[in-house]
Amino acid sequence: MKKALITGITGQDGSYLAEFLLEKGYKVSGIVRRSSTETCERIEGIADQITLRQADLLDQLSLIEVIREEEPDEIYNLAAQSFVPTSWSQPVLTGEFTGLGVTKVLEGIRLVNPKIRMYQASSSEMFGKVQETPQTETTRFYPRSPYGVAKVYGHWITINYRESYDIYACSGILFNHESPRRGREFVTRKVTEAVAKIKFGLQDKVKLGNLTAKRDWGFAGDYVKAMWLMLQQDEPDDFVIATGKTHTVQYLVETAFSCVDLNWEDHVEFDKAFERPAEVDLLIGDCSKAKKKLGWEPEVNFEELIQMMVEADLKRLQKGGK
Ligand code: NAP
Ligand code: F7E
Repeated sequence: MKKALITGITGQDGSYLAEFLLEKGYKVSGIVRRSSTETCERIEGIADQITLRQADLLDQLSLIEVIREEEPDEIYNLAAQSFVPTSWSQPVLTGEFTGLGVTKVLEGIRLVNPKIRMYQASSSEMFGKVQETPQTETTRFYPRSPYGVAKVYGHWITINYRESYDIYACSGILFNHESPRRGREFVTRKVTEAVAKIKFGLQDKVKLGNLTAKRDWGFAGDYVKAMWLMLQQDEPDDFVIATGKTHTVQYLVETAFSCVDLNWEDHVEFDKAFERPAEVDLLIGDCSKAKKKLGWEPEVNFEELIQMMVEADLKRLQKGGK
């Protein structure tokens, strides 16, 4: 039985990945940081099938200890401060665990067992002010936020450990991926939750920032399969994971409101507070390398994704959920 250790198991991707690996027959353990309240809502359904270990990406020894005791074959490093606006208000913290945290995981592998395979959650935010369209594995990085800068560091330190110590470490350059489990502050979920509340008469308006930004949005459930595939190859490598289609935030809003037959213009207000000091205007990924070498392709398209999210938020509200 293969063993996997996931950092960030309580997050959106961590929960889908844990379910996916359990289905593949893995023994799954996950790192959670100490908190005064429960943060395990997304993994409630699999709580009795996984092992949770307390550690923190900011604490080297806690990571080494968990790696030593769990003896994983594969580590998926998904933990990060992942919300871009927070990276301007907490740039040092973001650098410390979205960036330096990666080195701590790699050091843990180097010291405990360099045969452990490692997946690093790199991001399309590294392309920022894009230097080429569509973006591929060879497109030059130009990050536009402290988060993007920290991810570039994490990306290169992963490659550096691969080249320095022969560790099987891969970076997945994942474009935006969403799901009903997406954090509520990210724009897709903010909109789908607002649509459900407006439909039920619980709110009337939703305030948004820049509607012209374009993103390549896919489904998180599809993207975690690519993470696993990257660790099953003969040689470690880095891959862009994307749908190859891009849409504006406005199109996202139109699509979500049309799911419940409402006109978005009656309910959306512009609020400067949601604009960013520096914006990423356009992201669109070319995942041909992943298609060719991993046999990976996205299965859920954008409209299906938004419909799935709106329906899940409607259902949650109907049941009186949070
Ligand atoms: P998410 O929902 O924000 O989850 C982040 C996870 O990291 C949570 O489990 C969080 O734990 C954990 N974490 C944060 N700080 C930690 C620390 N100091 N020590 C240990 N754990 C810590 O993010 P996601 O959307 O699943 O994304 C997963 C990864 O992929 C992240 O690295 C993200 O930057 C990257 N990524 C995401 C996307 C996307 O579109 N979703 C695209 C490209 C890359 P708590 O529950 O305790 O907060
Ligand atoms: O913003 C615009 C905003 O916060 C998308 C993270 O998972 O993907 C994510 O980062 C766009 C931006 O995601 C609002 O200006 C307008 O252009 O959903 P988001 P993100 O910044 O693209 C990458 C790949 C990651 O790696 C990150 O971890 O939507 N926008 N109005 C808004 N965004 C938010 N959040 N809220 C608004 O009201």
